[in-house]
Amino acid sequence: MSPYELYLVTDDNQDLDTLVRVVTQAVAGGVTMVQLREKHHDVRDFIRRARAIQPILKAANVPLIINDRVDVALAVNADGVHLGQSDMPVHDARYLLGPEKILGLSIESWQQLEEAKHLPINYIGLSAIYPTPTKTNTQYHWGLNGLKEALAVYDKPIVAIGGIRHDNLADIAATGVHGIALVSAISHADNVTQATRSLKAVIQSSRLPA
Ligand code: TZP
Ligand code: MG
Repeated sequence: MSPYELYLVTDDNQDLDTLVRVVTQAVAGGVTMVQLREKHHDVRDFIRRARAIQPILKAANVPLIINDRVDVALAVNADGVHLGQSDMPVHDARYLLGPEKILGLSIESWQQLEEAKHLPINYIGLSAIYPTPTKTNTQYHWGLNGLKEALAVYDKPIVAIGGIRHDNLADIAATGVHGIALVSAISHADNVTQATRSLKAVIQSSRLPA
């Protein structure tokens, strides 16, 4: 099983109590990795929120990945960082983080995918598979065929993100993609644990040989 299999990316609009509840319930439902994604909070809140969810993740052996900020990841000794194309350059992040931390990079074009082949990263996030109201400024939509082509040309793990929901999940999982990252399908579910379990079941059954 890939450690990226069911990858929760947190919703930055949720307050601290909601964040802790969602992470707790998502872990109970079987997420395999969690990225703390903060776009609205200052660095002090970012660190506070990371420390609030860290014990839950540690207890379950689920890696904590910090979005954008290498300094926050180092401050809390997170398991890794996920960078966008306009964040700190990957080589600098790798230098600061050392060889062991997980480093991921969002890829939004074929040219970026080509460049990523030579970067010291552990995985890429293929962004975005489909348009999504969660992030409205996505540059490119890979679709199912783009995802398949990317899998054919890129050697390291790929995490699919953007617009993936219960009803289109099976097709994505059937490509054999290493990981599936979700915000709203988990964070906005009425019953987060149940939703997570059921998403995981779809992923695992779609992977069975035909
Ligand atoms: N990066 C590309 S799309 C996206 C991010 C953070 C948001 C995905 O959210 P959802 O709700 O799973 O479509
Ligand atoms: Mg970013």
